[in-house]
Amino acid sequence: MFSSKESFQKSFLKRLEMTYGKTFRESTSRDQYNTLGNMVREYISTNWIETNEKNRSANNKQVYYFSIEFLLGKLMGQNLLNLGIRDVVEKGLEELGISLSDIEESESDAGLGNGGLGRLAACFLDSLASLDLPGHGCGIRYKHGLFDQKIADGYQVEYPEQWLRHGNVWEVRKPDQAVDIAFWGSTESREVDGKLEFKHVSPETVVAVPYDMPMIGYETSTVNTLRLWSAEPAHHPPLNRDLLTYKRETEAVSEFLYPDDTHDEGKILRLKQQYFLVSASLQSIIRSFRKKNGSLHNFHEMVAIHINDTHPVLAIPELMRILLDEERMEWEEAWEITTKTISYTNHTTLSEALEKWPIYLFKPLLPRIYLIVEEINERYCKALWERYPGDWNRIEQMAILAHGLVKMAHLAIAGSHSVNGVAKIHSDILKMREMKLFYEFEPEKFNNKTNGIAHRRWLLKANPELASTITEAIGERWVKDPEYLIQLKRFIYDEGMKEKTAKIKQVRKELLAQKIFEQSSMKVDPSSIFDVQVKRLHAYKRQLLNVLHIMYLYNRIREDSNFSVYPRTFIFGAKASPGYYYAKKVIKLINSLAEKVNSDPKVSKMIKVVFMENYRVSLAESIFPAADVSEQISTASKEASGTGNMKFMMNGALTLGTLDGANVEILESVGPSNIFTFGLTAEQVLDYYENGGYRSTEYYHHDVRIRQAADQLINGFFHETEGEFEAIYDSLIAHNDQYFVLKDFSSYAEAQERVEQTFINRGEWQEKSLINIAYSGSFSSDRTIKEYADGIWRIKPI
Ligand code: B1H
Repeated sequence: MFSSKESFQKSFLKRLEMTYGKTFRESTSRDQYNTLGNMVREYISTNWIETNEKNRSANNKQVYYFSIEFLLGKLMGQNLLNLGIRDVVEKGLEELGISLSDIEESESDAGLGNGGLGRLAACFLDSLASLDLPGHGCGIRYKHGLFDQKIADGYQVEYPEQWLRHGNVWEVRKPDQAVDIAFWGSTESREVDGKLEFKHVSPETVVAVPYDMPMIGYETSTVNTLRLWSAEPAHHPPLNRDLLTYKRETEAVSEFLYPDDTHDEGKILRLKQQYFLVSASLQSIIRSFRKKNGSLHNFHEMVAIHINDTHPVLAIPELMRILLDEERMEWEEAWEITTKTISYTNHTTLSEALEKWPIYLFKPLLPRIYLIVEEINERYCKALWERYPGDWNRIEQMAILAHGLVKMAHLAIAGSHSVNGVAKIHSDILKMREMKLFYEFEPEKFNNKTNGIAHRRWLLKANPELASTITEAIGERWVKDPEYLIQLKRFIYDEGMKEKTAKIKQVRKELLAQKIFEQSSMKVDPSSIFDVQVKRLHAYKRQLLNVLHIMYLYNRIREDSNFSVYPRTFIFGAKASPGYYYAKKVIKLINSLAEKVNSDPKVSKMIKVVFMENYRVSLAESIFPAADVSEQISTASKEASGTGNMKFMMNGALTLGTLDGANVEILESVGPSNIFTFGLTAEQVLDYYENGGYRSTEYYHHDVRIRQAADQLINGFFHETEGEFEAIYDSLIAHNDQYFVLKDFSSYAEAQERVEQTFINRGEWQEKSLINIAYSGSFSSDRTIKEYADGIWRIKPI
């Protein structure tokens, strides 16, 4: 059906008419989208079945990636590209007068994630399938993904996201594979042959129904599975319960994605979601494992389970429960299988993101799981006692249960064979500081796996013009083997190449300028420097540093008629967690500043400020290719890795960044002359936290640029309601600037001047840009996934 343009057109039209009972002329672009999606799904169905068959029959170990978030974005374009049928489809549709990009546009983003953590999971699925590795995702089919953001009067307003409103062509509901998840109730035990047996009595059941989505590899027959679970009420609802309440409460489990990035939301519903995900996934993995193997004694040799942060950490006690209560194994054997099966990635050292559940919430909701956690804790503390006799203090700090709390990270470390951070510096901080005691106890568990991104989405698909220019120069090998991009180094001084890539960037900037105009009727100059900061809004990411610097430029331009800067467009995109007061104020501040800057004739000739609404995967795909400058300015030690930094680099933007997360490795790759670094080092920041010695008011008093901008937050400069930005001002002054914004200001401003000087020298900039692209291959998630596959999961290609 995709073998030629003609055969595609024929099947497409026939199917469109059959499905919708309309003629082609009457069909909407959504009808056309669904028709195409169904064709693609049918086209890959043989490969999907075959991949599953191979996995079942061959004795090949499988990995399951457990994640509370999968930020997939749109799938049509990538699927067509991976299947190698994009051109046929595009041309076939074109002749019918339909543009493929319109059809792609009509797809909703699958926004089942907050930011980097969820997007990483999606990139990993792309790489797993493209490398023919037997790896599958397990997640939750949230009815509503991350909220849609609108900006009203400069403020963020949230709307429920509705990605399923028009259905989802990529999913297949599998009601026959549903499993029951037990909450509440109590446990009973009795002794059988000298052994305690546990029973979970009168639980409340939620039914988990799987929806499978194909994860299609690039130019390969491998089609892996992302299994998303949806919560439904049981057919026989509990007696003595109001039916409607029961229905509402069960469905609530998979209703919403929690919109908190790196912030712990201690709500019972969230804990329910976490157990729902792991219990459903484990039950289904074990059901098919039993069918094939009978017993579970070699489970860990055939199955690897990876937990993406601590959110799915209940996989550890849940697997123990199945092995102990259903399989009747001895504790020791069950524990060995569990720890050998499970591996864990930490994604942040921010203390506010460390999950700790009060026992009084945990125990009644998951009574049997709690008993198992208690025993894991007891045995763990005993082992610690044997190793550190008498060192109560250490044992207390490392315990899984302490001070009325279940410490999820401690459970994750104790119950898995591998613990990794997501960039070198982050893994070092885990070993040397955050998880020091655990590292001393079991150093062999700890390792690093620097994050990566799906280069086939973020370069091949998002920037097709750049991709084909690269292919023309070095051949297409880089698509399957991204480190081959290094061959571009031969073209750094090639004038033709420099010109071509500069032209491509220019075109993408013009397209983005158009989008900005459509969104906000604002005209930006595509020949200005596009200086971009897109990521979640968080104090540690320091959008405020960027803002204060723009305020300084504004003041300087207004006051000093000899002062001028090269034209620049500062572009922001960010969602704030709805309950995060400070973050929402920063969004308002960016918009108030945009208003000030853009409406001032003298200033707006040189600089403009744009806040792009509703930042999400599909918008990101039009932003990265259009960026000149990549703002990666988190307080050193705070950003575990960052992955936007890699997407910018791969699209030829130059990084302006602190020595934080993967910026450090970007610096190591491209060398100091091809990146703009500034600010405190992680070491210095951590020393300040430990020993004190920073006083933000000194910087306020001694730097007029800072004082003027800071004062403008509270002196009516913005003409906003009184006190509008007081919290931001207070964060800097009264609360002593926990993220060193003022401390790093001057070094940031200098780095910005270096950016400008370099940009003015167009040829030099273009060379640096090419160097960044050339070295970006090692930041592909193909590299990352190979490291996980070899070093942690021990899995081999199908
Ligand atoms: C990252 C999170 C996160 N780290 C809690 N931690 C969440 C924590 O809903 N929650 O409760 C959601 C997300 N996300 C990010 O992970 C890091 O900040 C980035 O630096 C990193 O690149 C990314 C992927 O490793």
